[in-house]
Amino acid sequence: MSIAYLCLGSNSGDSFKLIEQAVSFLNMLEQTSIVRTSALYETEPWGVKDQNWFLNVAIEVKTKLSPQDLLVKCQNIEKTLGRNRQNETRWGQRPIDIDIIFYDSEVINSDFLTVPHKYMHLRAFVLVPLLELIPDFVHPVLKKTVSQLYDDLEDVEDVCLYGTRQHD
Ligand code: A4P
Ligand code: MG
Repeated sequence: MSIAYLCLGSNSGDSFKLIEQAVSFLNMLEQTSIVRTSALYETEPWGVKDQNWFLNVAIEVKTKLSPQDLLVKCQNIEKTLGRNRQNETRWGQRPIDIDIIFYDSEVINSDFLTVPHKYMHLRAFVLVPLLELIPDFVHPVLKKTVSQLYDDLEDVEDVCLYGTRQHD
């Protein structure tokens, strides 16, 4: 049994419902179960600024699937929920995105999969939800804890608990 951390994100369509549906599909995956989830956050777009805010959540799963099989299952859930990568630009708007952030302390660098996720340490929308779950977990490459990575962030996009965002 392995422990993996996923980050779910959505900024087009009914994001609340899409996240909810993605979570229930994850719960139905064979050989996988959800252990804990973070709170839900409204987050300022990272990377490409000129797009809707996102909803993000981090999820801890227990799984017997390999990292590669877990990725394929996550991509199938994305497809089921209407994601079509052909319509997308890098870091642009998407109905649902499921990224594998950590898989135990494994380090994977293939064409298909990079774990830990290659931008996770630069993203408050990943680190803030993860802080709730595993503040002391050590990034196996950077050798820093999640809370150290958060403290090291230079550009911090806004991350608000769902429902607490001040609209201007
Ligand atoms: N892939 C590789 N590693 C992983 C992993 N650890 N988890 C796959 C999941 N998928 C992984 O990656 C292309 C292929 O590698 C995909 O099939 C991917 O699923 P790429 O070409 O390196 O693409 P990318 O650079 O990761 O860009 P992508 O997928 O467009 O965007 P991201 O990185 O997922 O970010 N702002 C906020 N506030 N909240 C968000 O959720 N999301 C994004 C999208 C941008 N800004 C955001 C948010
Ligand atoms: Mg992705």
